[in-house]
Amino acid sequence: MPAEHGTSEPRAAPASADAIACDLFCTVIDNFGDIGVCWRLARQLSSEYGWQMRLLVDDLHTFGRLCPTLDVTLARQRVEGIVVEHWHERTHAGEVLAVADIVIEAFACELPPPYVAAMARRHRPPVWLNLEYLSAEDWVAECHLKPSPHARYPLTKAFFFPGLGPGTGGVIKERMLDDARRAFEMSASAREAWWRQTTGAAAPEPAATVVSLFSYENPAVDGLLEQWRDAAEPIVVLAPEGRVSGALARFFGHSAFGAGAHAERGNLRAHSLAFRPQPEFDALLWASHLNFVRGEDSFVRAQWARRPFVWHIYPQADAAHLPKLDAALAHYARALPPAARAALARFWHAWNGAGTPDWADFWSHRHALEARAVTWADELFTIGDLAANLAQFAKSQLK
Ligand code: TRH
Repeated sequence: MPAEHGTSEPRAAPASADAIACDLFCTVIDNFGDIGVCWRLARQLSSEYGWQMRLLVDDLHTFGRLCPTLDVTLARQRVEGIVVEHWHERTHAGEVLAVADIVIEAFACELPPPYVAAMARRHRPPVWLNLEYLSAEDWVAECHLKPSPHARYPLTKAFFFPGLGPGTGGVIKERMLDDARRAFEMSASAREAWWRQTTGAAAPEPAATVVSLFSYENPAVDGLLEQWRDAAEPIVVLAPEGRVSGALARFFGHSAFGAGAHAERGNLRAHSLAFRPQPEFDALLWASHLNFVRGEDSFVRAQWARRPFVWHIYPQADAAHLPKLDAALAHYARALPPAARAALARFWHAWNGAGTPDWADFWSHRHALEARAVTWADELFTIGDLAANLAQFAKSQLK
């Protein structure tokens, strides 16, 4: 189904005459999650579904960290088959006012009024979706795909809710993800090359526990670093350079702990890693025994990595994030033996400001946590993946 034009100007070259055209609008609130989710989804809808994607995003600099081939100076460019436009003003409806078959506004970003007006003028109104933030709470299933009629125009927007349980939109997972993970896990040479390239050092000794540390500033990190220093077994921390680097610098007595830095104290060895292009982020999770992740997208990737993980949830006003943390725990920890379940909850809570993390207590449940990480990933996939669920809904509306 080709895109219809609000003006006579052509849209970007169509992939094929009947390819579905989809416009995805994204505003970057902070950090990397907003564009991280949108870029991942755009790539998947383009590569796996053949949709003709246009991504309109207001912050090319943040985007460029995830996608270094992006030229941050261009108003419009094509990257990996996707048209990327710099959405530089709220009212700016794209370099070309062409309304797609499917319009996705990510995280309730407001569409440009001229674009909405053109949607209403379209011979056949587009399928309009608001892609919400991920939440594991129960109410999400009740609200998923609920329609909301526009106040002025004959248009209806549906709310698409990602989630971890049945009746929700699920979470993003590419078709090739498990194969890529297995290939990495099974190839000693690929892993060795990864360690050399990423840390400049050889892969650690088998007795070491490898921990990736991607988190916001966190008062709990100092105590945890001390516990790792004094741990019975070697601990290797892989910390992407960023908001936790200051704490590592303090702990090791350095003035900074930027990409490439490494240091040792007691049984703890830490490497600061350069920020990698998004497709390379998964390998960090696969190279680790335990992953500390944050936000939304890395939280999802940690689940598909099939390894234990600790979530630093994005903090919200009035502690609105805490019920979300517990809702995720309710899904993920449900099938754990009671002692492991309690230790996991204690550790996640402590990492999110309630209590002090106790590494020995938590990691004494390592085997149960590892087993659950595998069954959980299988369970999560029973609800399908977000792109498949979204495409199925959109197509049902286009008929
Ligand atoms: O960066 P985040 O904290 O992002 C967000 C935003 O703050 C957003 O406003 C908020 O609502 C949301 O969290 C919940 O965390 P997230 O979602 O995990 O995004 C990080 C992205 O960065 C993810 O796509 C992986 C990517 N990444 C790389 O591409 N390379 C890297 O080296 C690293 C460490 C991460």
